[in-house]
Amino acid sequence: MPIQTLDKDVDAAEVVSILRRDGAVIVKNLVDDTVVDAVRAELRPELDAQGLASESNFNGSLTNRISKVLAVAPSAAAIVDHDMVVDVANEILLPHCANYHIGSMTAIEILPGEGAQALHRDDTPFPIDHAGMELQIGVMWSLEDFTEENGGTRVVLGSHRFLRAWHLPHLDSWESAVMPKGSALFYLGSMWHGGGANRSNAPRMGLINVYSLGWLRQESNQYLNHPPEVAARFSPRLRALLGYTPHGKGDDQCGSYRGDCPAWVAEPPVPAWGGNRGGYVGTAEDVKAQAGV
Ligand SMILES: O=C(O)CCC(=O)C(=O)O
Repeated sequence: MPIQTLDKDVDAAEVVSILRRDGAVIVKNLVDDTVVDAVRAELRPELDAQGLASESNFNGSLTNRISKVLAVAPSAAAIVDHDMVVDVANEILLPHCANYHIGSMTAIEILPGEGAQALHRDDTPFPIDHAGMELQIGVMWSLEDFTEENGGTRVVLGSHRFLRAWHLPHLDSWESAVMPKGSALFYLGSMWHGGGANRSNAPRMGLINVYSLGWLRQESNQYLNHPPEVAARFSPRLRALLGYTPHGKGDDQCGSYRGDCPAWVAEPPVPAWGGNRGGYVGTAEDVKAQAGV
């Protein structure tokens, strides 16, 4: 069975329902080429300079990766903070936390000749299996057409139903995410997946963002990848997604600073979830001027 693929004007509720049923779903052409081309151009110098620094058995030796995505590619804000992503993440994660944040954000360029990445779950850093509670959702964006030949992400549909202590998936039962440039593959953190082998003669570039329950430690340190002066360039909602907001209130709060939100990100206040159209809002100076600091 191929991964179910929906058009971009679909309701978030339908995306959520298929995600819960299959563990993964594609929404086609969710951002247009202008955004994708800007992100690709901004990522290019850092991919070339640092992309192979995280080479490993798991990451591969012919795969460029970078984690400080927004620091080098501010246009990626439109993707990381996309309304459809927030609408879907609200449904999957908010039943289990007061707010959620980005656990990792990685631009991944699989070069020709790279082999397939090991299939894995994204939630393995956290030693909890709690029926009905997803710890994370992932969204892989195709920054060019994904095909089976160029290494489109492999997913094992239905594998989110496996208890990690008991089941391994059939390692030959995966499907490739075949999707045009600007599409999004949504998948649950408990679902087995991995990069494909690139048997084509061109690179395959994607941006994979994982959103996790707000009381979990972020897998990749967003405060170092996106320090305050970088985070200040983005919308309040995106700053909150980067982790610049506490989880919970009062005595139940985690991540507080001077008793509450870090002042420089709290003004203008972090809005109610779902209310903000997000995106790149200007330089640090613009943000400070708006906030009157
Ligand atoms: O590159 C891909 O398609 C998937 C990568 C992935 O799942 C990972 O690195 O954790």
